[in-house]
Amino acid sequence: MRIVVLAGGIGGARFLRGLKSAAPDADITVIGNTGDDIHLFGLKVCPDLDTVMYTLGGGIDEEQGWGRADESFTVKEELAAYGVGPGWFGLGDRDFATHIVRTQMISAGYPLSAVTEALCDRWQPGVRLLPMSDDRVETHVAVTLDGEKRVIHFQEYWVRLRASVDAEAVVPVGAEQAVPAPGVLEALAEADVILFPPSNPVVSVGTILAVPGIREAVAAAAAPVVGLSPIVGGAPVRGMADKVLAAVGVEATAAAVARHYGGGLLDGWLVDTADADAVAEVEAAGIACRAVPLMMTDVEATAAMARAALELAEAVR
Ligand code: FO1
Repeated sequence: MRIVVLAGGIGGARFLRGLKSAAPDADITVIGNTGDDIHLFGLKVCPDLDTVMYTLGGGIDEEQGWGRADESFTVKEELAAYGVGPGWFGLGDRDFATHIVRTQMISAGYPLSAVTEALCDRWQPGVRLLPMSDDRVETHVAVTLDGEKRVIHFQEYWVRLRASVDAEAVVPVGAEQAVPAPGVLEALAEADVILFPPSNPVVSVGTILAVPGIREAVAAAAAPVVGLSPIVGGAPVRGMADKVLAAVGVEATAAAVARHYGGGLLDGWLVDTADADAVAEVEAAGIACRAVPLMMTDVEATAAMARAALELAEAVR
């Protein structure tokens, strides 16, 4: 079975670990969000691609959900000693090697998709990891700081500000000019199932869908499209999805996110048992809906969610 997953960072990566356990014989292609990418110290950092690669490859810092396990920060400390910032983004020594290899290969002319394939040769994530595009897309957030309107990089909003101020707009800069990476449209066309994991619907799945051609390919795909709500009981399970949902005028509820994706895209939607009362509302939007436990407390719980998503896909096929 060919499964395609549009994945962001931590939530997407954790879901993929459960999906691999639930469907060990499936061919899984991950279309990874690159809107979180940031250029620091002359290096290209791809947080969501790295989180998927490290999580499935066994190198992730489990508690954080990002960065490497057994990390040290000597290079970061030395940079700070030179007064070279920013200091708010925690790049570890082991992680730096990934960004050095990536930047070196890009400087040599390799596209991001080829670089990602090369990095995955080491990590063997057990899925095919494709960036959504080889073109540069970087999400920026419009905010008001000290009475002044500013547009800042998503990572500054997310990590330095901890999303403590309202996001007035979320802009995937470069998305209009971006082209889907090689293999992305083909994977969607050939998929047996397409899944939207519990990733951020605005800055992760939303950014992937903002690359011209990808939303259309998902909508046109023969495969059933099933999503899992990242919102449980009116709040995001992790991260600050509610902040960016507000920026696009979407209420932080399981049903509102389903309607945000729309019946034109989604065939099925899983909500947590805490949101069982949302099932009728989602079904009224033309999207088949079931309430199952959606807390990814461990691989087995996540595998059960993945099985429920695959079962719903068969039910709507
Ligand atoms: N998230 C944080 O909350 N604090 C950090 O210092 C931080 C550093 C970091 C370094 C590399 C990397 O790949 C991810 C990192 N993240 C950090 C997570 C990152 O902001 C998020 O994983 C995604 O951008 C959102 O999914």
